[in-house]
Amino acid sequence: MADDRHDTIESLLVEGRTYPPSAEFVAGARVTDRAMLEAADADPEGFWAGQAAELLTWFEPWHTVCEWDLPFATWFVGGKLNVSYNCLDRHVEAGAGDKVAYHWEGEPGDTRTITYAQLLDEVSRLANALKALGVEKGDRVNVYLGMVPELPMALLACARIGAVHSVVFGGFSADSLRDRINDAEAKVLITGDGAWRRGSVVPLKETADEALAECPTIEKVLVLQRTAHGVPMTEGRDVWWHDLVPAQSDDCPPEPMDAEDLLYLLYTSGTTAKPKGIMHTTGGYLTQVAFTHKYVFDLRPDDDVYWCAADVGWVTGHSYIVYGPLTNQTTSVMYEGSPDHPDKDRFWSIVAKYGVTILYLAPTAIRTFMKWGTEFPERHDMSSLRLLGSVGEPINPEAWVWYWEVIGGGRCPIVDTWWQTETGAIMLSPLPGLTTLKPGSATFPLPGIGADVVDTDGASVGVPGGGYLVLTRPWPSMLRGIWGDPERYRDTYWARFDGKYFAGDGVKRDDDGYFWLLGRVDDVMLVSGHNISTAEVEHALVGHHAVAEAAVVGKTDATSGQAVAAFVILKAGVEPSEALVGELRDHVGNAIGPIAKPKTILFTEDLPKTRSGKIMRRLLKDVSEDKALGDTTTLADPGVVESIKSRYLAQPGGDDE
Ligand code: 6R9
Repeated sequence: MADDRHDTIESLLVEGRTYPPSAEFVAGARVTDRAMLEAADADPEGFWAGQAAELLTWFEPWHTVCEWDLPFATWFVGGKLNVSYNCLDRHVEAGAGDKVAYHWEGEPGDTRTITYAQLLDEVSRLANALKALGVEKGDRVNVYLGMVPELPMALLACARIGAVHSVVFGGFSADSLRDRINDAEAKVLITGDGAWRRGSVVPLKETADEALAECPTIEKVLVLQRTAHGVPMTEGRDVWWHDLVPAQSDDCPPEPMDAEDLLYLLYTSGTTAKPKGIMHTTGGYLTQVAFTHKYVFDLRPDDDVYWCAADVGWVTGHSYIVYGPLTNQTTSVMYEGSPDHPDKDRFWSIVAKYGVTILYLAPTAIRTFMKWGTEFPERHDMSSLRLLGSVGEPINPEAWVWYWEVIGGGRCPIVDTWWQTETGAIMLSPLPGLTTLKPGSATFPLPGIGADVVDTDGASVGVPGGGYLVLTRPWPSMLRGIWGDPERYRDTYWARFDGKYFAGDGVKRDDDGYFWLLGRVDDVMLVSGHNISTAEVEHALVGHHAVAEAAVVGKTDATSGQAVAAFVILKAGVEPSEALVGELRDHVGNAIGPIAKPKTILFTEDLPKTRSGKIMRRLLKDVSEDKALGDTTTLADPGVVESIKSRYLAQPGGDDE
C-alpha cells in the first residue's frame, strides 16, 4: 500500500471518529430529515400502507393493513397483486421496455444485456413452460442454478403463475439439495448442466442427479445448458431448457395472487442446526423490500447502476438482486463467477466497465480484498461509485475504513445493513442522507421498525446498554413461519421474550443510542465466569496490522470453563511465528482485557464459511475440542475444515495444555 494511503487509513481509524453525510450527498438525497421516521413511528401501519400503495401496483385493494395474532401476522389482507407484474409488465407498459434490467457478465467474459421487455418475454415463456411441465398455483419448484440470468427468470416465472420457489445455492452438496427438495415436497427442479466458478465447471446436473435418487416428489427436471460439458439426461424426467422454453408463447397473463399467498421458501444458511424453510408471502414482502431498496440505497432509478454482489441463492440475492431492484425499475449488474478470476481485480474492472454507482458487498469479501491489497482496485477508475453497502456480518472498523477509503475514495456513504432471512428486508441501517455514520455500527432501526435491546429477563436495558436484539412489532416482510413446523417457529423466535421477536444476535447501544451488533448469541463465550463475545475478540485481532481475518470460539476448558481459541489468517507477506502468537495474545489483552487473551492461536490460510460468507464457528469449536465434525453440508469448501483440523491437532499446545 502506498504510504500516504496507509497514513490516511490510520488517521481515519481514530477511535470515536464519525462520518456525517457530506453536503454534496445531502443535496441530492431522498431522506435528509427525520419527518419520515417520526411519521412512521406515530403510525406504523399507516406508514406501511402508504408505502404499499405508492411503490406497488395492486389488482385489488386490501381491506385490513395488518392482522396481528402473535406470533402470526398478515399484511394487506384481501389485497391482490402479482409480483412479476410489479417487477416487469408495469414498467414495460409505462414505456420503459428498452431500459436495461441486467448487465450480466459471465465468468469466462461473455456478456448479456437484458432489457425489461426482453425479461418479460423470457419470463412469460418460462412460466408457460412450467405450466407445460404440470406446475400449478401453490406447487413448489426447486431451483438449483449458478448466477445466470435464467436464475432471476426462474423466480419471476414461478411468481407469475403462483408457484412457490425454493432456491438452493448452486454450491450446495447433493445431501443439502435432497433434504431441501424433500422438505418442500417440490414437483419440479430447475437446474443446469453446470456453472462456471474459478475457471472450472461446477457439476450441477451430476449433483442434482445424486440428490434426485432420493427425491420421490420430483416429476420433471428442466435443464439449462451453460457449460455444455455433456451430462446424462433421464428419459421421461429431464427436459432441456432450449428444447422447451423458446417454443412457448410469450403471452402468459400474471396470476392475481392474494397478498398473503406464499411467494417462496428459503432455507436458512444453517450455521447451527437443521435448516429451516423460512416462508415469505407476497404483498408485505414486496412492499418492504421495495421500500428499503429505494431509501437505504438512496436510489435514483434513472441514473444508478446498482450491483449487489451476493448470490441469488441466499436472501440478499432474493431481496436485493431480484425483487427490490426490479420492483423499483433499477438497472443492475449481475456477475457469474469468483472475484479472483482471471485476476484479483475482476470486481473493480466490472465497476469501471459498467459505471457502477451503488455497490453492496459482504464484510467477508471486503476483508478478502484488504488481504489482497490496494494494487487491484487501484488499477481501475471507480469514480462512478457514490454509495456502498455491507451485509451479512458485523463489519469491523478496519474493514469499514478500508472500504470507505480504498473503494469509495472517501466520498461514498457506507450503509451497514442488519437483517436476516427471517426479516426478509433490511431492518437496521443508516439512511445515507441523514445518519452520521460510525464505522462498525448498523446505526438505527429504519422507519416503521420497532427494535430494542433487552436483558435475559426481557426487560429493556436502555441507553447505553447491552443485551439481546429484539423486534417489538410486526413488520410487512417478516417470515410467516417455518414450512411445516409452526411450533418450531414459535419456539425459535417468540418463546424467549414474551411478545417480542428474538433475532438471536447480541447487541450494544452506545451513549448516542447507536446499535452495535455483536454476532450470534450462541457465539458468546463464558471464560472464568465472564461473557466475552467472539466478535469482540475477532475485532481486536483484525485490529492488529498483521491480521487479515480471524475467527474465535470458546473451547471447553477444565479450569476456566471455556478458553478462547483463535484461528487467524495473516495478511499477504506476513510470516507466522511463535513471537507473533505472543504479540497477538498481548494485543487482545490490551484491547479487551487479559481474560479475553486467546489460549491458542492457529494460523490458517482459510476459514470454514457458508456460501454466504459466514464463518461456521460451530465447526471450529468441534475442531478445537477434537470432536466429530457436525453437519458440513452448507460449507462453501468442505476441504477447509478437514485441513484446519489436521493442522490444529498437530500444533504444539493444540490439545489441552
Ligand atoms: C441478510 C443475511 C442473518 C444473520 C444475522 C446477523 C448477521 C447480517 C449484519 C449481521 C451484523 C450486519 N448479520 N447482517 N450482523 N451486522 N450488518 O445475512 O441473512 O443469512 O439469514 O443471516 O447475519 O447475525 O442474524 P442471514
